Amino acid sequence: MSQPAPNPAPSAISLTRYLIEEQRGGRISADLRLLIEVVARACKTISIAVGKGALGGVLGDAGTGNIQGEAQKKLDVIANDVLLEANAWGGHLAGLASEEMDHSQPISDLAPDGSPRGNYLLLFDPLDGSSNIDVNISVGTIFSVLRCPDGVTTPGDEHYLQPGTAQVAAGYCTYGPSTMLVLTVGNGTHAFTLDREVGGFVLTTRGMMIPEETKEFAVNVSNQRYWQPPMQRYIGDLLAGKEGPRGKDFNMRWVASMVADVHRILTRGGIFSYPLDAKCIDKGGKLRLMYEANPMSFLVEQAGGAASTGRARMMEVQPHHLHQRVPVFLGSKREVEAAVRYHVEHDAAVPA
Ligand code: AHM
Ligand code: MG
Repeated sequence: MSQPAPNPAPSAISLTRYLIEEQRGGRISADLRLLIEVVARACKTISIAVGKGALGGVLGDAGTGNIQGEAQKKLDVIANDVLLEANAWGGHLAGLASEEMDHSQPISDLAPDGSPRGNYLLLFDPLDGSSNIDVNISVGTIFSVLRCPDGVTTPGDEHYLQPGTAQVAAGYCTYGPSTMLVLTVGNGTHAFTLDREVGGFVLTTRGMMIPEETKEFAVNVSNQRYWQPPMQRYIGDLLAGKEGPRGKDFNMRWVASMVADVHRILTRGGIFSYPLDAKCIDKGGKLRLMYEANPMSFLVEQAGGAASTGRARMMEVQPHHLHQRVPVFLGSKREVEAAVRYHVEHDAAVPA
């Protein structure tokens, strides 16, 4: 029988050590280091709740809805509360915003009286893909960090409306067979695995790199009849395989948990897309710019990939609403460029 894998060597690089090295290198501030440590600690707590599953009585609906009109799972609410509580008193935030809350919250409304206030804004999707919880499929927490504009002491929703290029950090934690934190502070994308016995995150992949080319795509094909012409043509050409214009066979994977799909793409390449379709056209798309698309785009670009709405670089989109939705194409650079080409060609052929 094979031996169990040994615990990480004492020289293994912990998340704390990685962050201290980034701070010493002048790439992050002490407050940003603290912020990321606090988010990571909250993710460990969420990981424990997710891992208990039915034994913890945490599965099923909460019986409430969020601002998006979506039914909340008990774990959506638990994960949101864990992140709020963890970040309230550290003194590193000016405010936070969540996919599950109607409006952003200035830290002065959350922290105990007299607590210091920091200069960062934290945005998160506490438990993305939560429709997968009850069937024991990977879910995750996604987060994005912005600077609070100068001179603003009590930030409102409008102060969060900064393009993705303004992010100072972004990441996700995936609660799968292992719990992993994937992080960027603008100096590459790195993966940390939770050592459950020790209770800490350990650096397991430094500098994730997405292959430029791929033969794998991720999309919910059941929406095909609602797609717009450029998307119809693009996926049609992928499905045509070797005999089609792309000249190669493609494979398809769709977990329906963005964190799990993006983690696969960061690990072995691929393209993830949630395009505009007739069902979500009024909302502008399905996925949220501030809580999902921007942080994932930052991680993907830092790993050598690309991220687009199909018509513009994702991180250059100027947000006009905290809960704004967008079409998403991200992953292997050449394949994202190909998807964009289908949109450009379509737009050029259609009279304005
Ligand atoms: P959520 O934030 O309400 O969980 O929705 C986002 C999720 C993504 O994780 C995933 O890519 C997508 O919705 C799945 O959509 P679909 O159910 O259409 O397959
Ligand atoms: Mg989500």
